[in-house]
Amino acid sequence: MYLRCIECGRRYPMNEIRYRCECGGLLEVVIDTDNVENVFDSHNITLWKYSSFIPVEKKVSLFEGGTPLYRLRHIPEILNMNEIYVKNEGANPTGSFKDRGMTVGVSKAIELGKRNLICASTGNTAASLAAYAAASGLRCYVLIPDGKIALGKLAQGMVYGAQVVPVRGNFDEAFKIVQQASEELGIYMLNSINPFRLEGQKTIAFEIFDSLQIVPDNIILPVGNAGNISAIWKGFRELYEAGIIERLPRMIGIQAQNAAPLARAWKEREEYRPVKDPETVATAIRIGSPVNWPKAWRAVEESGGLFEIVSDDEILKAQRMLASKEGIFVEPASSASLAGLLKLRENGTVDRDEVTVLITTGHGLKDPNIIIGSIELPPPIEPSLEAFSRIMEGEG
Ligand code: AN7
Repeated sequence: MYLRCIECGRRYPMNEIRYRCECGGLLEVVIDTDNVENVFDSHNITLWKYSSFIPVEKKVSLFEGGTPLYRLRHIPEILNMNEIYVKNEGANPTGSFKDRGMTVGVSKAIELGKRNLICASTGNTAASLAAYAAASGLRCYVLIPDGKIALGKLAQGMVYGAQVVPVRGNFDEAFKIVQQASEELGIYMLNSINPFRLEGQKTIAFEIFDSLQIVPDNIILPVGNAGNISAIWKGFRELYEAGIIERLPRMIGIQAQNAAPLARAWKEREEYRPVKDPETVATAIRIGSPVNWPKAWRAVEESGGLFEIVSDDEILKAQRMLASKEGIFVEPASSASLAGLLKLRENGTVDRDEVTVLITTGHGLKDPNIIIGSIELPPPIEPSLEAFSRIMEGEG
């Protein structure tokens, strides 16, 4: 392989730093096509790879799943740990893990002949349902808490053509309307109380095992309506029951300080009680009455796991850390998992040698305002090299 001028054909070695040919022509890389590998076998990797575990036939897919599992490079040293992985669900088609649930849930709706779909949402479920409804040519209504959803998610719902209905109230109040509408108006509901949603989301467990070829010690993830933690646990249990794996991970659910009904009950050994006015910067998990709490509680109990609480401040610090140390930009709800691990390392709950997987549930660009609102953009410079040199000198 070498660099070649598109005008005069002159060649340069690959490691010469050069942007143009001596004659001024543009350069291109010439690949040795006699030695490439024919990998063009029409195989796309999606979660439908595991269709024998999925109780629905694929009717609509936007190529969800197959998300990257990163081994972290710099944060393990800060935490004095060996192996930390991030399963980055922001890499799904609409930017969150919800797509796994929707490809299955909306396929079920199509199978049932439903034409009208509905959900309440803190944003990501709405964006995802809107996309899958559009792809299937179905109508969908998404009820969102007015003023409390991240900008990117709102934009997605609108552009995919959903009937976006802002509700003067929080997620829990919007969800009540949705439950009534699905019972009384015959609209098919795609919140995670719909068990078929979780059948898609459980494939996160399959992919983690598929990538690592071992079962990690800990799975750490944010908990809102508590569907995902229940789904991932179900996935690992099924692998165990099928004799594919021989041990199970601990499920660790993280909630935000003022939206922590499950974590509070767990830590204080009290009975579960909903929170009336949940509040957190992580609007995705601003939920006071998680509908799947009994499933989530069992997942944590059976797996020997736990629930933990983190503050908004810890969430935002972890978001910065993951982006600036690892190059992974996630939304605040997602960085709750790293914030949780930081806390559990500090109090000795997680040991140095435990293999830990953090689930980052949504892309950072979902909620750009969180970042833009907290930084000051540097003033512009004059368009000259001189002005730029002063910037480099200033950084010394
Ligand atoms: C980024 O979109 O509930 O515990 O309505 O968007 O399964 O609810 C979103 C939840 C974590 C919590 N991370 O998952 C909705 C919604 C992100 C999320 C969660 C959500 P669950």
